[in-house]
Amino acid sequence: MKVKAIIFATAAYAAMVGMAVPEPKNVPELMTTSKGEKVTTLEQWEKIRAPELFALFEREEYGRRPAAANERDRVSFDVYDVSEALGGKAVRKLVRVTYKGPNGTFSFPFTAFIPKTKKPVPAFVLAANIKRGILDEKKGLSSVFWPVEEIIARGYATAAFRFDFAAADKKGAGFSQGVFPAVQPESERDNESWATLSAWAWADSRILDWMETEPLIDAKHVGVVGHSRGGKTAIWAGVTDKRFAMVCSNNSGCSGAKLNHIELPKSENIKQILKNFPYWFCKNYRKYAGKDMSMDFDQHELLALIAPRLLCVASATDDYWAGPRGEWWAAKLASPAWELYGKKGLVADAYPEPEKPQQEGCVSYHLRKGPHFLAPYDWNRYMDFADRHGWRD
Ligand code: GTR
Repeated sequence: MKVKAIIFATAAYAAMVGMAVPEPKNVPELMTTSKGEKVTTLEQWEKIRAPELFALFEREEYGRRPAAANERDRVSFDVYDVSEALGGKAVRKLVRVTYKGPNGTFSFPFTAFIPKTKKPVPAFVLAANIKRGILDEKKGLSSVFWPVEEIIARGYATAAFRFDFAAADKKGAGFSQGVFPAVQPESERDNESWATLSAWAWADSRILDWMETEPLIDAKHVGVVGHSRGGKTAIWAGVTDKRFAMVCSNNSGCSGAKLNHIELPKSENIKQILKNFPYWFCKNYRKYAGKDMSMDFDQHELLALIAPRLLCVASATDDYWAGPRGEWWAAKLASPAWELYGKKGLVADAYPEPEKPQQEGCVSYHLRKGPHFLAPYDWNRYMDFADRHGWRD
């Protein structure tokens, strides 16, 4: 082959590879405040940058939850059924949460499984967003999506609720259903008001409230897990409630763990998510439709608010819609927040091969082979990570 032809072939190959490996572009700087100051100390992070980022995500994306929604003394529990489960390996508790809000009362049920144990165990809370076959309110059915048997066998407790019991997952359902009207009348809502993802995250926190009352659960070691829209929920639950010691974002994609400032044409963008699911977000978010690559904040800055706690971001190879590479990048670009605490974030220089988890630091990333789903493989990586950080010691 002539030299020219070789150069041409190499360039063509590089271009091809370049196209196949998109890189983030013009990513908003995590460690620069809105006033343009560089953040180099933990004090600056905790006093200035983290609070301003939290306020920004509340105002512009997920909405602000009225303070009354978070008041612990408005919440009570009724454990209305206790029985042996899994051939005597666990106790199953059916619990009803009642919230007495300033504008009404709301309640929802959840199911918990606790291994038969003498010492308190760590736990995982799941917002169960797959309706059929996952969770029967009375029977507390296990499934591959929520592999209770494996979770119990590894020494963890777990609780799940049907997320749509907390607020409907339906365009046009409005905000006079679910937990919303107990907190405030719909007429008081504005462009910054909390929306459905925040209501589901609220329910995650109420289960954690209960776990704090349950002597067999070690409430200092509770992870919040969610898949897809549930993953977006888990992230917001972890950001709004610092009692969650671990956040597991499973295939959460657009407006979850996926970075927006990266061109992934097969992956969902903000315009698309807002067209189908406007009610997940506050109204202000609508101004970002079509601005994925030019907006002045991005999801890595949300993930950074989980520091110094544990964060797991998981993708699946065939899940183009969620944008696995964008999820990896957000985890990577969030990592400087952990470094301010003297910890390591995601320890990895490159996007991994499938099923080669990157779990060395306080941010874990794994890429499962297969489609968009929450599989036992994912659960086991979350439990590996918790084990690694001494949750069962
Ligand atoms: C899709 C949505 C995604 C993701 C997914 C899911 O239709 O576009 O953002 O949340 O649903 O929850 O399964």
